This record gives sequence, C-alpha cells and structure tokens, in this order.
Amino acid sequence: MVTGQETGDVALLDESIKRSSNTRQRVFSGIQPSGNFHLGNYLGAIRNWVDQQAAFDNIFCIVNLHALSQATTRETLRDNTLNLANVLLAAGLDPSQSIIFVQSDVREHAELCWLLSSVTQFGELRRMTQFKDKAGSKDEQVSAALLFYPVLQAADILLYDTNLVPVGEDQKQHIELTRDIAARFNMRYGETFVLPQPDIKATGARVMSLEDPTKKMSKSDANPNASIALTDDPDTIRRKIRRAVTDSGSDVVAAPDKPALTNLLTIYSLLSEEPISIIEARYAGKGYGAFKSDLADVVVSSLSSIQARLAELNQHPEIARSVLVDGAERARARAVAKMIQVRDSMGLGLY
Ligand code: AQP
Repeated sequence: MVTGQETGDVALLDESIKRSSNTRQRVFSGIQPSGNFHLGNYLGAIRNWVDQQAAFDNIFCIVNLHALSQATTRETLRDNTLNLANVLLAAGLDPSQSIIFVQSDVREHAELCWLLSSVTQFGELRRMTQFKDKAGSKDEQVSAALLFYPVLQAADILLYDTNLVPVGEDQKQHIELTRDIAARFNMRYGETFVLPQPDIKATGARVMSLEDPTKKMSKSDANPNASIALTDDPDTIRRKIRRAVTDSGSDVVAAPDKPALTNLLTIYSLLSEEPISIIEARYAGKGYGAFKSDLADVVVSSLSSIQARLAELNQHPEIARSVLVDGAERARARAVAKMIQVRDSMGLGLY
C-alpha cells in the first residue's frame, strides 16, 4: 500500500536539495476545502508541510477553485474554507514561516490556467487517473472543471517558480503533467517556468480506506467509516478502528497480501514514530483486537493536541481570516510579477 520504493528517490533528492542549496528552495502545495479532512490528508501532506516548513520558502494554498470541480454550495464552500484554514493552523503551519492563502484571492491562478491550457493536450487530461476515477461512467455529465483540474494545478505550482511540491502519492501524475506543460511552454516561448519536483515521502503517501484497503482514504468517500476525520471524537475513532476491515488470518504483519494490516500498521508507525518491525514484534501472537485497541489510543492521543488548538481557533475566526488576508497579499505580489514575465513571453500586451 505504501509506495516507498517509487518515492524514495524523491525523498533523497529533497535531502540533497536542502543540503546543497544556500538559498531556500520554494515549496508550493494545495489542499481542497472539499469536506472532512482526514488522516490521509494529514499523514500524506499537512504533517510533512509542517515538519519541513523551517527549511523551505513555503506557499500553502487552500484551493477553493479546485473544489468547484464538484458540485457544492456557497455556504459549504465558505465554511469548508475557513475550517481548513483553522485545521492548517491547528496542525502547526506557521504564518511567519509559510504563506497561507486562498486560491481565489489571487486571480492570476485562473488567468495562468487559461494560458497553460493552450499548451496542454486534451488527451493528456482525459487520461489522468483522478479524472477517470472521479468521472467514472458519467464522463459526459461531470463538470469541464474536473477535466481542467490538472491545468489549474499546474498554474498554481508554476506561478510561484516552485521547486518542490509535497503531496500524497495520488498527485504524482498531476505533478508529472505539470512538468510536461512547463517544458512544452518553455520550448515554445523560451525559458519561463521552473520545472518542479514532487516531494512524496516513502511512507504515508497513500493512506488507504478503512473499509476497503485497495482504495485511498478520501474526503469524497460516501462512507464515513472509511476514513478518520481530523475532527472525529475519541469514541468515533475507536469505533471506526474497531470495525476497520482486516485480512484473513490473525497475525499483525505488513505484507503485500495483507493490505489492510499494512495500512493500519503504517498509520500506527507514522503516528508513534516507531518502525513497523517493532510494532509487529510487540503484537506477535496477540491477535487483531489488542493491536486495534492500542492503535485507537495512538490515533486519539496524536490528534488530541490538534483538536484542542482547533477548538480554540474555531472560537476566534478572526485569526484565520487575518492570516488569509496577509497571505493573499504576499502571494499576489509574487504572482503579479510572474504573470508580467509570462504575458511578455507569450506576446500578450503590446505596451
Ligand atoms: N489517502 C491519502 N493518503 C495520503 N495522502 C493523501 N492526500 C489525499 N488523500 C490521501 C493528499 O492530501 C493533499 C490534499 O488533497 P486534496 O484535498 O487536494 O484532494 P485529494 O487528493 O483529492 O484528497 P481527497 O481526500 O481524496 O479529497 P477529495 O475526495 O475531495 O478528492 C494532497 O497532497 C493529497 O495527495
């Protein structure tokens, strides 16, 4: 379930970039305000952003324009946006080290999306796994925004001369497309964009559904028992872990033919910061019940400090609002400067 081999090279690259550079590398990543943020978002993305924010020049974006690719309402989008800002702050993003802003506050994202669509092939978009998964058999009815999602994502990233994009494994294909779009643009119009690298960690990059370990944990999963929300209370967390599917047999081991146990052990290992082998040894011969009960304790205690900070931030929405206003101003200054260069490269504007 965890794609360590595929992603180890990028983690090494990440280390070498940090060591060899005198100036801090630019990090950009985004998250959609599209629902209940879960352990997958936390372990695959947010926690990594927090852990490495001191080492990089960071921009983190609440991508509300992306969230429009699925049907939503004004109230839902507004609530989710503020809630996500609070989650990011509660998880430890620090506005003094990272720009945190809302995508629609910087209009250059939408403008660059259109310009990049001119160097993106329709076939590339139609072949994206995320589009195929989300469109399913209804690809005639889904929004065109769902198809265009990766072009907007490329715009988000390229607008800020991003070096590294810390994401979960599901986004790898989109970052590869971003690189192709940037390279094609540079070839046609001259060197304009930095080619970004995905920063995908060796573990936690694909946390799986608790109900079906062949599917990733996802906000849009209709089954609430499939994921652990960052806001779930201790009883809910314990119940979800107790009923999480397991593999045949009773050994607590990670193995290719034990996707459910591998997923649960990975969650335990990432949150407790213990190697999987130590955890396997601890539960040898003890069966799934004892393991699941302790895993629930680990999850509850890991989330408790975030939840306490979140409760405080929810009482004071003005804190997040002020962070977002300030973040938008700082992001906009960079985006406006970049778009002057992009427009000039493309021959737009004669003045
Ligand atoms: N299951 C996961 N395991 C590890 N990382 C994950 N991410 C998402 N799911 C997992 C990472 O979280 C970041 C933010 O994701 P997003 O909100 O932009 O959208 P997503 O990837 O489409 O996530 P969801 O939860 O599945 O949302 P919906 O259902 O709304 O599409 C990204 O870095 C992502 O890799």
